[in-house]
Amino acid sequence: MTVLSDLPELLRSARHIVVFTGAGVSAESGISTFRDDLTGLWSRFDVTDLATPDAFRRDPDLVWGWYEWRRMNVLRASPNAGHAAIAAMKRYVPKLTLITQNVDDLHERAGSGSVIHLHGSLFAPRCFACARPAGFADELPDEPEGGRRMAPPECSHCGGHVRPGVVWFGETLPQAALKAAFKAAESCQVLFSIGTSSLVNPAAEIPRVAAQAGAAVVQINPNPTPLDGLARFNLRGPSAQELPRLIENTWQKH
Ligand code: BJW
Ligand code: ZN
Repeated sequence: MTVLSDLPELLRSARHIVVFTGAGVSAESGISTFRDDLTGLWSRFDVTDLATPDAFRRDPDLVWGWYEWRRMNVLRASPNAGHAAIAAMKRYVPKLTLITQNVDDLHERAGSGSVIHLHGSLFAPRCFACARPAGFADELPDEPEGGRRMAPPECSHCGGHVRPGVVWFGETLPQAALKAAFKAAESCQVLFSIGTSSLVNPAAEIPRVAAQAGAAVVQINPNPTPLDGLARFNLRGPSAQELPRLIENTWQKH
């Protein structure tokens, strides 16, 4: 039987650790998750109006304004102790690969240098028509609720609408990022799945691939997920509390 006290020793002996994160890791920075009942974005907004290519075609101002509001919230937020603990962990293990579904930049701002972004970034807009990288307008929304329409900037090359650089439903993930993520999952000894509901594919396959290849999956989440049965360790709490405690117990008391 695997008991929680085995975890520090397992982590200390690992040569390659993968850390796979979702919206929950940024929750304690004040960034909304998607599917949490009361606080998640999808409890207040309709995903089909906002996070699909068709939604942007139908109403680009609604979609652009909503993403600019989210970008503003991220700009005003700071990384939390969970982001910091992940950056610190990199110093203790021979190899650490950080894979995130998040479109914020809080891992980077906490000091994690190289981050695989599976679902793109709020900070990499591109043209909806010709896909060239594009810039932002100077103006940011100022009201708290995220309801204001904003016309997207025009592409300086073709005049098309600039779109957020995120991966919407029905779109393929960036192929190089996805390939690197699966390769890391296949070769690690431990995979952390932190703050993700494990419902969105293909990202949700990553911990499963790691487990199939023999890695121990460690889940950190205050709530149950479909990964519970597969995870060898389930740490049921917020990541900004669980991660610093784990790092301390594993590496800093020795
Ligand atoms: C804490 C905590 C704390 C709280 N500490 N933890 C039907 C229609 C359309 C598509 C599909 C369909 N059926 C299947 C699909 C495929 C679809 C999919 O998987 N859908 C399922 C949801 C059903 N996938 C796709 O479409 C993907 N593309 C694809 O498959 O391409 C191939 C293809 C091509 C053509 C046609 C069809 C297929 C793309 C998926 C892109 C996902 N995009 C989003 C939005 C990004 C942009 C944006 O930010 O707006 O990515 S959706 C959203 O979900 C976002 C996230 O990255 C992703 C995952 O969410 P995450 O991170 O897990 O957050 P939550 O909120 O779900 O969970 C938070 C967790 O944290 C919870 O468990 C909490 O308990 C926990 N938590 N506080 C630790 N303090
Ligand atoms: Zn263009």
